[in-house]
Amino acid sequence: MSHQSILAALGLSADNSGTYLGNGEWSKTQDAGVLEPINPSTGDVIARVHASSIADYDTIIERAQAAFKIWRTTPAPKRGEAIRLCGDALRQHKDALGSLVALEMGKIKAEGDGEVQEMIDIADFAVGQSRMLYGYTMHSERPGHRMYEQWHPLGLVGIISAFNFPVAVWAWNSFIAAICGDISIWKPSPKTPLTAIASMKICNEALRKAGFPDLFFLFNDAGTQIAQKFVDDARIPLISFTGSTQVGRIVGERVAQRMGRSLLELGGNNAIIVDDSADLKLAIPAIVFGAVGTAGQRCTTTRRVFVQDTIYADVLAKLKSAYTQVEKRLGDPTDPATLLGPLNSEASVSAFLKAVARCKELGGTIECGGTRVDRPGNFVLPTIVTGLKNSDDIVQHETFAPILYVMPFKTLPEAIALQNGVPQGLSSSIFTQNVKAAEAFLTAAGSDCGIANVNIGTSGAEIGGAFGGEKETGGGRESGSTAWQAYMRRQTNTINYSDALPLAQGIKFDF
Ligand code: UN1
Repeated sequence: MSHQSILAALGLSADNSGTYLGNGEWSKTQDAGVLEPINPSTGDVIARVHASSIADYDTIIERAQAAFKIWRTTPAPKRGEAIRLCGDALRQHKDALGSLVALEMGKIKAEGDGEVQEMIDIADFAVGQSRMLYGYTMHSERPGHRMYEQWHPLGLVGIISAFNFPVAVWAWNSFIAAICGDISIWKPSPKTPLTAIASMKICNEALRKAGFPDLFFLFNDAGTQIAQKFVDDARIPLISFTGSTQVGRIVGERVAQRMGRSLLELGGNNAIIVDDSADLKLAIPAIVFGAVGTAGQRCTTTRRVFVQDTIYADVLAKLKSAYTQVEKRLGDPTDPATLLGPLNSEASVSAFLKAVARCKELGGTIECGGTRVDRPGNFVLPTIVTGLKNSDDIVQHETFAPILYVMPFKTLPEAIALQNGVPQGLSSSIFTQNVKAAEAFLTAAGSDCGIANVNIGTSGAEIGGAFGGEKETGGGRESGSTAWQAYMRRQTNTINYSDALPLAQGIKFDF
C-alpha cells in the first residue's frame, strides 16, 4: 500500500483535525498550532494535524459529562455490545491501521498489525468482562443485615499515551473504561496523532451507526498547555498515563494534589537471566526479539541480560551472530521483509548516540552496532555492550533504543539481586530448565517486577494478564485480570432488614 492509499483507506487527508468533539463532529480550529508527524524512515512530514484549542477542550469535557449521564446507567452487557462493534470495525481495518502504525511510529508492519490485534483482543476481553464486574457479598456481624459491594462507573477517564504503542494502549484503557461505564478522553503523543485520529474514526463511526453515545473523545496539544489543564482537571477522576518516569512523576504528583487517581505505566529496565541449564534455542531468539523488536522502544524491551559465567562466551557469540542477521533486515518498516525499523525521532537517535558514548567513557566494549546508519531516517544499528557493571549509571537508566547490556553472573541469588537492582520494575524473565531456579525466581524473594516470566522473553505480553510494574514503573495495571477495577468506584452497602438497630463492634448507645 502506498502512503497515500493508507491515509485514504482510513479517512485521513493531507490536512486533518486533531479534535473529536462528539456528535460526529471534528473541530474546525485552525489557530491552535499544527502537528506535523514525521515518517521516521525518511524524515518527511506525513500529513498535517490541527491541534485543539482550549475552547475545544471545554466542549469535549461538557459533552463527555453529558454522555456519562447516559452511559453510567446503560447495562454493562449492553456497553459490552458497543465495544464488540469497535472490535469488529478494527478487524476490518487491521491491515490499513497496522500499516499506518508502521508508517508513523516506525515499527515494522508485523508489529503494527500485532498492535491492532491487541486492540481487537482487548475488545473481545472487554465484551466478556462486561458481564463480570463482580463484587463480593460479605457476611455482616449483625443479625438481619446484609453486606455487599458494588462497582460503579467512575466518570471521565483521561488517557495520555506514548508514541511507542500509539493505538493499543488507548484501547487497553478506553475499551475497559467503556464497559465500566466511563467516557474517555484521549491525548495521544504529538509524534503519532494520525494513528489516533484513524482509531477514533474507526471506533466512533461504528458506535454512531449503532446509535451509541460518544464514548471516546480526542484532543491534540501543540504544546503542553491543554495537557496540563487536563492533568489538573478535577472533572476527570482518573488519568491514565503511559510515558517516561520523568513525566509520569509530574503527572502523578499533580493528579494527587487534587486527590484524583492516576494509573502510571512508566519506564522499564527489563532483564533476562540465562542460567547454565537454559535451552539456548529458546533464549537467544527471545533476547534478540526482546532487545531489537520495535527497535528497542517498548517499555518491556530487554535491556539487560545476565548470563551464567560458564556459558557467557557462548551466549555472547550466539547473540552477536544473530544481530548480524537482523542488521541485514534493517529498512523500511512498511516492507514486510524488514525486521528492524528506525527509531521514532531524531531526538531518540541523539539519546542513543549519547548512551553509546557514555558506555565507552565507562570502559564498556561495543560488541556490535553503536552507530547511526548512513541513510535517510532515524536508523541505528542494534547494539550489544559488555564490560559494564549493573550499577553503572547508563545501565541503571532506560535509553529508549536497541542497546543491550550483557553481564556475567555466578549464582542465582546474585543474578536475582542484579535483576532487581535498578529503580524500575516492569518485566523480567529467566531461561532455565531447572525447576528450583524457575520457582525461586517467581517467589516473594525472587523478581520484584510486575511481570516475571520463565522461558519466554520480557516483551510481548498478552492482554489477558494485568500489565504494569513496580517502583519507578509507577505501579499501575492495565488490560486483563482485575485491572478493570481501576476504572470504577467501589461502594460497600449494608442493608438492615431486621426490626432492631444493632451497632457494629457491639457498641451500645442507649438514650
Ligand atoms: C509498552 O511498551 O508501552 O508487552 C507496552 C508488550 C506489549 C505492550 C508493551 N504487549 O511488549
